[in-house]
Amino acid sequence: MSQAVSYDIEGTVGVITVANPPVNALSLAVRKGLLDAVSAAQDDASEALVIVCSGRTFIAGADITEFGKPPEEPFLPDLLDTIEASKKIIVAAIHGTALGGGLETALSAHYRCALASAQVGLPEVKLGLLPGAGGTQRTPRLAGVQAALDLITSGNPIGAPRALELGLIDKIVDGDLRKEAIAWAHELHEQGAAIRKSSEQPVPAFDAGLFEGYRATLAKRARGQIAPQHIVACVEAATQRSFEDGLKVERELFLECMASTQSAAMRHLFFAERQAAKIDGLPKDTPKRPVESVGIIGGGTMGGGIAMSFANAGIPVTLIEIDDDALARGLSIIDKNYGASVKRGKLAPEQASRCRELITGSTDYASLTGADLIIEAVFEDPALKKATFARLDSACKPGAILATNTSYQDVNEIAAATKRPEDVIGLHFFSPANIMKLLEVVRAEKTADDVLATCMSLAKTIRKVPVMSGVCYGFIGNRMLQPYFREAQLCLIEGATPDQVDNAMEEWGMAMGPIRVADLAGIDVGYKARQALPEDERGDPRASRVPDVLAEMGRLGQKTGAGFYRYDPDTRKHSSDPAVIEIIEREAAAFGIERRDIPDDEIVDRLVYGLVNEGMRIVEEGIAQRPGDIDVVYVYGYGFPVWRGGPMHYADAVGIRRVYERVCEFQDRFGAEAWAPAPLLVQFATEQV
Ligand code: 3H9
Repeated sequence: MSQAVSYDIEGTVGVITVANPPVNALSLAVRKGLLDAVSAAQDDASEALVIVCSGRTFIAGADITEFGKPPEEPFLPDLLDTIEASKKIIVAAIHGTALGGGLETALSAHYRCALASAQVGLPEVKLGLLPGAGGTQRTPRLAGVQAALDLITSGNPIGAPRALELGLIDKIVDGDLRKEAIAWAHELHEQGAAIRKSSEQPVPAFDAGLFEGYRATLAKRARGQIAPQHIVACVEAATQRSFEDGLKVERELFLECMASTQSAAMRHLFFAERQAAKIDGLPKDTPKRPVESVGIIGGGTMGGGIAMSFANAGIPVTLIEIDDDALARGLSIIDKNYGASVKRGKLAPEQASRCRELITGSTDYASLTGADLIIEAVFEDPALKKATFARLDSACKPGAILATNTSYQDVNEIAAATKRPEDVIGLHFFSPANIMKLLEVVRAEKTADDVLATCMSLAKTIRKVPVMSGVCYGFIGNRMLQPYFREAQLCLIEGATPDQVDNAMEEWGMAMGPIRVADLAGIDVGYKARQALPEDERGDPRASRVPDVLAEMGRLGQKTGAGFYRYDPDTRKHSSDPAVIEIIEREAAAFGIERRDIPDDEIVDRLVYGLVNEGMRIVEEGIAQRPGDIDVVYVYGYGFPVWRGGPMHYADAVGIRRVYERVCEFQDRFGAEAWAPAPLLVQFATEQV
């Protein structure tokens, strides 16, 4: 046996215990330990066996840190064959999360019990993979084809009660899982229960048209991704071939996914997300301030969304607005949003009303005296923000955390409007704040360590993915948007159409093209931000001319029915507008630009390498702790394709040298200043020669 797996006989039942913290991943030691234990148990005095895990969870999957390294025997599919072939009954006892290879291990046992709180799932698709140890073959046999397709293509876990309904587990137990599982194994043996192999179960009847439906839906929902389509092929194979032949299909497609750049990108993000939650130099045991109630200043779309995020996590919120009308408007938007969540089946009605009850409104700052955290979400007006913080300083209790949701302003200056800058921090939510996962946590010069530690951990409580940013104009995400949007606009004026720019980026994988994003956000947002800057800080006039003209015409984007595109008032569907092409051509002529055909790959490279080059500066300046943090920001906040791993990972995958050379080419063609390669890009490229 190995240290990671122990084996004892308790009474008449052999108990195999996996102990590989933190999540009992199926490392080589665990696989070896399980194989040894199951093999040894075949000939000992035990009458039946139990597989159970110590610590916080059942096996949470294959060990992702081993991926990409030469595989070592025993391989998981072979181990699971051995488990299933055991001549003694094996019971899997599940608590915590049985995920991926963990659930596959449980499915190769003959019977499964779980605590009601347990969850099971096959999340491989989120790593660009498919279940590679029989999951695509055993799941449809137990749960049916449709449930299997849902479980495996979504990657989302389900609770034990649902797993019981589907037949993925056989029994929910209360109390001491280990004891209950041992008793059940003994009982099964006494009853002469069969050695029930999932692989021998017939696939229940299903609708033959199902597969084409999933293929079509996934082609849209998971555009560009290989794994979801391969999953459909594997489950289809389970319905058409023998178990052994189905396994062969699964193996071949699993290995293809494993070798893909997509899976490498998604595995990178898995670890980058966890790394981003860690602050270098901040001890793990930094004390945290309790946050049991939250105040939010501003009940607009952003403030309301933030309020919902906290209420959804069970934290009471007081929403402050300037007068009763504004407050009523804010609260009614929240009501509408909860109503929509119920309608879409995302929240049960009781759950929605429980959350809604946690949000109260007020027009008086005195209601904030008890709040542990106050988040300001007023208009992006520097004077207003500072005045708000001065008011908060007098209204809030000592030790309360004062946060600003500004998207680009100087948090040091905002903090200086108070007498307690150590309590001030930036919490930059993304709209819609109740849905978007990203939270930029902006550490100002004087932010106290415990304030930072509290906010990083609070982000997890409200189910956000936190990334720390230093203070600079736009922080990590919005700062990088500047070259991205600049290049999008330059491509327009130099010869592309809005459709061409957007389609090129969407086909490359962005959730939404940059011109459509501008229309969605409102063309006035950038316009006002530019107007607030001195003329020499407004950037390349060729890039801002067309949006300025549109803003001045009142074409502000989706909200006015027209911007770069026209929008159908009922469906919000966009269509291209010849009037905009005329404006672009006219403004190009005014700048003396001769419009030309721009290839799609030039559009993509200019926009994406614009992000990369700025990202390099952000890392070098210490605004982001590491390149992976930038990837997390872009994937969770800006619709960057997860399967490309974020801009910095993508640059690595392309080859830093190639990126550098293309940036130099753009510098020659389009402008020395805008395209000056970041020093860190130069350094990495030189090191790669
Ligand atoms: C698979 O199974 C393929 C098979 O089908 C076929 C094979 C042939 N491996 O998330 P947390 C680490 S693919 C290695 O913060 P939580 C994680 O990096 C796999 N390490 O905790 C972190 O380390 P650190 C399918 C892993 O409580 C620490 O554990 N399974 C793994 O918020 C704590 O993690 C999955 O995709 C792993 N599999 O959430 C499940 N998992 O402390 C992936 C975690 O150094 N895991 N670590 O930063 C999860 O979804 C969550 O970790 C879990 C716990 C829900 C389990």
